[in-house]
Amino acid sequence: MYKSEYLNRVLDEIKAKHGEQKEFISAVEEFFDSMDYVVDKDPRIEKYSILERIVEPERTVCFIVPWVDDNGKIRVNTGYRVQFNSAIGPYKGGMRFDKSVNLSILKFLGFEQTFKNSLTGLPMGGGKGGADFDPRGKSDGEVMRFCQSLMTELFRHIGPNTDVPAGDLGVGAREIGYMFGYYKKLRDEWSGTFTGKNFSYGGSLARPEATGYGLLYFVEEMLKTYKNTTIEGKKVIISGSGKVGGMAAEKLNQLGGVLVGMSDIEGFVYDPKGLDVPYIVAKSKQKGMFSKDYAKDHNIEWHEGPHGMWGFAKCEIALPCATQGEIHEEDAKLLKQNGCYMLVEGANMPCDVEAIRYFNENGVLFAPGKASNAGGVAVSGLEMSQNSLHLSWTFEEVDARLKQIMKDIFKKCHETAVKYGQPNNLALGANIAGFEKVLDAMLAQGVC
Ligand code: 2IT
Repeated sequence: MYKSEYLNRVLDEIKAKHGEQKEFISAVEEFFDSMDYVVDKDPRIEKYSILERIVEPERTVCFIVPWVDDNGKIRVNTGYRVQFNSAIGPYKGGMRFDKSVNLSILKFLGFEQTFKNSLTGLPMGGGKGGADFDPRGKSDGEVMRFCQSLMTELFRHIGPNTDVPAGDLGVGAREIGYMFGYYKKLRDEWSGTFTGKNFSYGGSLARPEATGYGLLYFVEEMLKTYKNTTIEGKKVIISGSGKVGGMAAEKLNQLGGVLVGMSDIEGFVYDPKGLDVPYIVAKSKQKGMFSKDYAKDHNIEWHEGPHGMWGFAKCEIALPCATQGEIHEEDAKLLKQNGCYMLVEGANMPCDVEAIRYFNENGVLFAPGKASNAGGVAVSGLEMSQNSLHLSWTFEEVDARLKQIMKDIFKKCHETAVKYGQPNNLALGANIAGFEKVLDAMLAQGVC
């Protein structure tokens, strides 16, 4: 129950319409917690039905993706693009290929993306897409045929000024390459319609590193502001050995932090003296699991199942970088018991609402992914700029811009949290600061 009647009414309406979309509903509920601080102060929000309009995607496309596997068998998947909000720029957000993909998950991600992209300060609206296709164990040929089939429908809905997809779980440079190639062929046009491209055809340097590096820049800002210290010597655990976790580990190591625990989808390793980061980064780049081999090669214990790490590892800072729904209230309590005083999300919504409430009520500093993992999409925005300028910036130039963007995002979230009398509540700061720009743009453009 919210204080505001308006919020209760809008939530009831969404539940009546889309009650089965659990992930989406929970993202809206979390966002409305913050809106409860603003709707009464700004009557325009209700008068112009802003929240009713912001929770409904502007367009959703859903389509069949038939393809032929290496054995000649015809396979069928479902593809989606959820074009959530274009008030501040073309729809922008990743494509996710994973067995779990459904409309609820993509709507939750697209909704979050709208505010994340707003926080970057770059002109990007929010969108997300993907398919219930699992690229793991598929040959290059199968992945290519799948991507091409998907693109025969998706190409009509995207474009450099309409909707610019990128990668997410299960979609890396290989998949982007196949999708981009087919888009170019179908449209007979080279344009920056995808980001996360290889450098050889318009990709940005530092895009592969951006989410993980940006996460650490954000952590540095939090430590400086709240604790007057730096990451040097701090004990950190990371979940997920994909693009985000791997690059977060690399930047952590460069900045002198100590990685004491890390998980992949099979299990985790823990060493209070510090793990061998170059070993882990090399394995993460090969897209393989690392934890079992790591334990064998370094003669330490391997723990089966990634989830046990939250209750086991002693750490000061936790960086969940795997996927949504990894951390629940019980995990939050164990983390706190084990000495963790800061949790910064590298993935999108790895913590559920109860865990976030627990952190906020028990003095664990918490940063939501829509602020702390925005470095990825921020550099995607820089890739779009480079493409339209027909220029390529150096790694150092992109990295410097990324660092500044992460500092600015932290500042916006922190200042907003302070303004609303809750200086430690970065979730509140991120939701309100992200929302304000979208609100302004929607009001200026009328009912459309
Ligand atoms: O969740 C995310 O921000 C991403 N997957 C990156 C999106 C993008 O457009 O680079």
